[in-house]
Amino acid sequence: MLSRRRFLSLAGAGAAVTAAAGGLPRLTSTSAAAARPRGLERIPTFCDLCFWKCNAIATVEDGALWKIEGNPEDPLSEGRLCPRGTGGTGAHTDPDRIRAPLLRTHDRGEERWTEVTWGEAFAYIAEKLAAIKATHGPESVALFSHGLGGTFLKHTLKAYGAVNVAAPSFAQCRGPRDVGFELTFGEGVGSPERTDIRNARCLVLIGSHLGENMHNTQVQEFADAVGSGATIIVADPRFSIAASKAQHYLPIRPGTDLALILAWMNVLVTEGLYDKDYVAAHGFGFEAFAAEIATCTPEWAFPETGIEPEVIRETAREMARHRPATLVHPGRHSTWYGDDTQRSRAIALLNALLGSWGRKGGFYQPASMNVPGYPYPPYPTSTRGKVDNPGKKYPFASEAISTGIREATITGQPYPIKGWFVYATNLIQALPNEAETIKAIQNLDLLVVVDVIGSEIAGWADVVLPEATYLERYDELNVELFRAPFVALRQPVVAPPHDQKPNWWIARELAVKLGLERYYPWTTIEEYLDHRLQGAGLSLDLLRQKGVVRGKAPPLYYENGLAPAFATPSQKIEFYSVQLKDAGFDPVPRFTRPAPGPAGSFRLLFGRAPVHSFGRTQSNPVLAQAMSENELWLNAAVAARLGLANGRRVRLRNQDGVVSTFGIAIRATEAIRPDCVYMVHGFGHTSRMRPHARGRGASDSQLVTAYATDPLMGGTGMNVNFVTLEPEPS
Ligand SMILES: Nc1nc2c(c(=O)[nH]1)N[C@H]1C(S)=C(S)[C@@H](COP(=O)(O)OP(=O)(O)OC[C@H]3O[C@@H](n4cnc5c(=O)[nH]c(N)nc54)[C@H](O)[C@@H]3O)O[C@H]1N2
Ligand SMILES: Nc1nc2c(c(=O)[nH]1)N[C@H]1C(S)=C(S)[C@@H](COP(=O)(O)OP(=O)(O)OC[C@H]3O[C@@H](n4cnc5c(=O)[nH]c(N)nc54)[C@H](O)[C@@H]3O)O[C@H]1N2
Ligand code: SF4
Ligand SMILES: [Mo]
Repeated sequence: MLSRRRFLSLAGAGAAVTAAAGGLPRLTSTSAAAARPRGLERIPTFCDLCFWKCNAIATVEDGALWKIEGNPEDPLSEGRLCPRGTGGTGAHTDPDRIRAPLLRTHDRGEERWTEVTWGEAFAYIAEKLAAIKATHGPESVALFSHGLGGTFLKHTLKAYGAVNVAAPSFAQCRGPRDVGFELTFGEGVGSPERTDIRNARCLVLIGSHLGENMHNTQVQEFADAVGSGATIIVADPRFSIAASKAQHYLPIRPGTDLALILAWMNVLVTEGLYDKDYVAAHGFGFEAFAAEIATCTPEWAFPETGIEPEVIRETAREMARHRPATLVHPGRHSTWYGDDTQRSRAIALLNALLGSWGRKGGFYQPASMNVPGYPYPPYPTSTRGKVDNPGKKYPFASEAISTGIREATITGQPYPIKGWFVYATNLIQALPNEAETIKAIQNLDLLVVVDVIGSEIAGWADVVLPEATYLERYDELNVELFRAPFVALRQPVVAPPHDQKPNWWIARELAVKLGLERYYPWTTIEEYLDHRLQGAGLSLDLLRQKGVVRGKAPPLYYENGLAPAFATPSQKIEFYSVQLKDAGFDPVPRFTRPAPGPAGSFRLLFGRAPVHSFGRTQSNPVLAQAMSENELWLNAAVAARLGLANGRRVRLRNQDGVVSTFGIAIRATEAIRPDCVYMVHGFGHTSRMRPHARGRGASDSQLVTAYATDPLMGGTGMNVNFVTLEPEPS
């Protein structure tokens, strides 16, 4: 059986990181050393290198951070961190950290600053906020915030009267998937996803590149499934790490997955292989659905997808053989082509045919612990509504649309947006079409960015507020929906090296400056945390010792006594969706062929590397050592035809004439189709505030100027850009 450790090392640089972290010189933090008693300490906390939030234990020797490991009590990591979590020590010592509050001295985007005190920064912000409120109303200040750390800033701004709050995790990430599943089962799959990968006997991955996408629990469970002989089926235009574990690898033409899924469902229905009892008990509109997909045969799908009819039949039969323990993974980053909610709905329906929702080896029912919130006064109310989705243009959007707020900031409709607070999201890289983001910024009276390092968005700010990293602060509690309910504490392990402050302090001080102190009945974060924990029969002292406390898990599956319930209009699984039909959309998903690119161009695809998180880790000294720049995957035969050898540097020019600022090295490989190229997202930083990451590889974000908006929920499909390659002089 493949051990988990070996699996992680299969991800390439993972092994190097583990070794590097163990053998690194001790990381020192002078103020931390002074503050803490001498000797060896093991302090539990939880990771923030990504949103999985694994529970960890940091070892500190004589006040200096030494290493970070998994907390064995943690249901998410089972005591093993991913390479990024292990390399989290480098977040503390990142040389590109912002050291003090910065106030802009020249034009926006010039990245020229004067260091100010926190008091001066708050005074500047408070004055601007008062002016915006007086002229435009408090709704004209928006907050972009990604992750748990934004909790308190959200509270302060809502107390001020802000209503427009969004994260890129909806319209640039998992939104279409969540909406597709909500339309079908009445519920989304959540984060961490409720996927029972560990018990799956057949796992189907449609682009979900587990092993490069390092969401810890999923990768470990994937290794378990592989080790126990589950059938793995992977559809991806690129031979991913996951594909290398598969019995069936389908090198699908990009953008045609919906055709493949419809054909799989056609085989299950026409051959009578689907779970008839399950569909009869829980399904709504099956007959109409079956009629709709009757023409979607494998022969019909073949010219669209490039996947042979016999391969489609064989893989569909394999899925049926293992049902209900066949899990068709819902994906996560699902904003691909603009038809994404319908593709996600098709994935949901395929799972429904296999009877996997609510069943072992499919989708379990997660639970969370009951930890009551803090009793705050009510927020002011507004009658103006939100700006991101005027007139419910995107009728099925279930969260705020970040790009909708950007749009309103450009047009001033339905009302002007004049202030942006940006917490832990690099909007220049995260939102498609950088030029539109910059255009919106030009309309602002105030842009405040809270970040730990000099991100591209910080470069456009009026005020930059430097946050203490996750290793240097308390944070909101993590009370997650998961297979094992738990509550977890983040607590400081070392002190911040300069004048950085934690989010709760920033948010509270700002509230005080705005005259909103009544919204902060607590004065210290310890008081806040203990109050919440006492409400759950726990205490801060206990959590400080243990880091994580687990609750009792209720039944996970129907077969264990979980009662099936579907919060859809029909109270059933909606094979046919009347609400979609009533809103003018296809009640059963239909395939449309993706538009081709200009002749001679390649579709630009992008994804993750096991040792980096988005654009936030490129200057982390531990992780940069494992991977210092990205490469451009190019089909080997095409590379030979173009005379581009491995390692040759090229600039990328997209369909709109945008050329990447920096070059990227060619990786000529059989492991990708000839019609596309692939690169890891997050490299090619342009900000001068990121000297240790600037110019390392190229940025996919720069080239994502086109995007296809999902008409159901406003997601921005970003796999619709095409590039040609311009060799740099060698
Ligand atoms: N072109 C392109 N666009 C994409 C994607 C892609 O692959 N390609 N992926 C999409 C997806 S799936 C997602 S989820 C989004 C992610 O988009 P973002 O959430 O914007 O992700 P990051 O680029 O990591 O930006 C996070 C920012 O938070 C900062 N940060 C890190 N830790 C802290 C902290 O403790 N406190 C504070 N205050 N700041 C911190 C980092 O320095 C960084 O500037 O992007 C989406 N956009
Ligand atoms: N190491 C690491 N892990 C991460 C993150 C990170 O930054 N670093 N970010 C996390 C986040 S927020 C997210 S959302 C996830 C994102 O990770 P996932 O949800 O797994 O995937 P995507 O980024 O959408 O997809 C990238 C994969 O899809 C393939 N692909 C591209 N186009 C198509 C297509 O048309 N059809 C098919 N079938 N495949 C296609 C690409 O070749 C690539 O293998 O990763 C998470 N995990
Ligand atoms: S998956 Fe990795 S980076 Fe994400 S929280 Fe867990 S250990 Fe940290
Ligand atoms: Mo994401």
